[in-house]
Amino acid sequence: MPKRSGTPRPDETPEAPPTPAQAILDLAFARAAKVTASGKTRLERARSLTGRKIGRAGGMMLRHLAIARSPFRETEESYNEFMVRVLEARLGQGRLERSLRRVRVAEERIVRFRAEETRRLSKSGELPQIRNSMRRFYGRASSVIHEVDEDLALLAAARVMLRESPHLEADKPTVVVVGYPNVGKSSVVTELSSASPKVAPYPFTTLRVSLGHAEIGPTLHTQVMDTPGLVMRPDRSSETRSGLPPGLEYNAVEREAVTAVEATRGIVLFVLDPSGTCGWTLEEQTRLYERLQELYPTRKFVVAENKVDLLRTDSPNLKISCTTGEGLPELTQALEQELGGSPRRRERPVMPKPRVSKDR
Ligand SMILES: Nc1nc2c(ncn2[C@@H]2O[C@H](COP(=O)(O)OP(=O)(O)OP(=O)(O)O)[C@@H](O)[C@H]2O)c(=O)[nH]1
Ligand SMILES: [Mg+2]
Repeated sequence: MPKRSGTPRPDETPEAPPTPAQAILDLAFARAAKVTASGKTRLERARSLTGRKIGRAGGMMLRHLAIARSPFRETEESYNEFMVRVLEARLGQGRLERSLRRVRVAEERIVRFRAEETRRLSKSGELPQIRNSMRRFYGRASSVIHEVDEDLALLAAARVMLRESPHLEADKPTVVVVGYPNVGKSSVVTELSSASPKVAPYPFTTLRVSLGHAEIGPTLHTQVMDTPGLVMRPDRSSETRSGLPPGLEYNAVEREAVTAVEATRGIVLFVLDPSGTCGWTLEEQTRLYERLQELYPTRKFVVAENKVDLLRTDSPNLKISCTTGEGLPELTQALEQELGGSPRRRERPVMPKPRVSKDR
């Protein structure tokens, strides 16, 4: 007979995976079903069996609820301030905290139910009472766990994000590469650091922050963070969601970049593309730069005009090309100076006048 593959036949409906709550309950009940009874009389055996089932099922539920919360304990190294901010930006303000709180309360309730039924059980003198204890515990614990199903799903998603996100070390110098989409941020990160983020000729190639390491600065260990493109939109600050700086509007991808700027405290390397091949004008890009400077007045900014092989302006900004390599040593030097020295005097950004390069 041919072997049956795991793929369902066309006439079969594939089974939906259990929800996080159901998965915990299935496991807890399956483990509880394996316990054995002891005792001389029928009553003693029934009491011991029920007591052990309640103990085993409750223990499994508590263990798995605690596992769901475990990556977010404050002592976890990977769960530092940066990740808290990134997760908040992705999941929604306060959502993670809320889910952690709700799961903790669920654990407390299960502990209480288990103690109550164990106490009742020791006083039960009849089989129906003993059976009721088990039914009651299973029923109450199941509804408590089902109530936190969405929280468990959110914690599971957050756990994956935590695992896949860059491990930023708070005490190491950081350069955050920011700018409009498609200006060459990921190309700059590739040139400066060990990272090789995806580079492509269309906007929003980068959707999540990522981290590379570079030998720049006094400690020769600098973290270089790539971010998704950020677009300056009309100021409708009253409509921005709470917790975000006013004056910019973000979608989920752009919010990731803003979080990177806010949560890293590093130098901001602002990449401009005067050639316009990114799809946005230099005026638009400069407005974003000015806005970021207003929002984060204490931060150090380094500005680099990329794609100088396509267009060279006569501004005094650093000029680089990731294609030819021009200006990259000077950029590294400028970053090195900022990483080792005191903040530069805050200057008004220079608005370069686009001019087609003569040496093209
Ligand atoms: N001619 C030229 N093209 C460049 C230069 N730097 C990057 N590019 C090209 O510009 C396009 C965008 O580069 P990316 O590095 O992906 O840009 P990005 O800013 O990270 O884009 P998003 O992740 O979408 O925000 C790619 O086709 C690159 O090859 C450069 O110095 N000169
Ligand atoms: Mg990119």
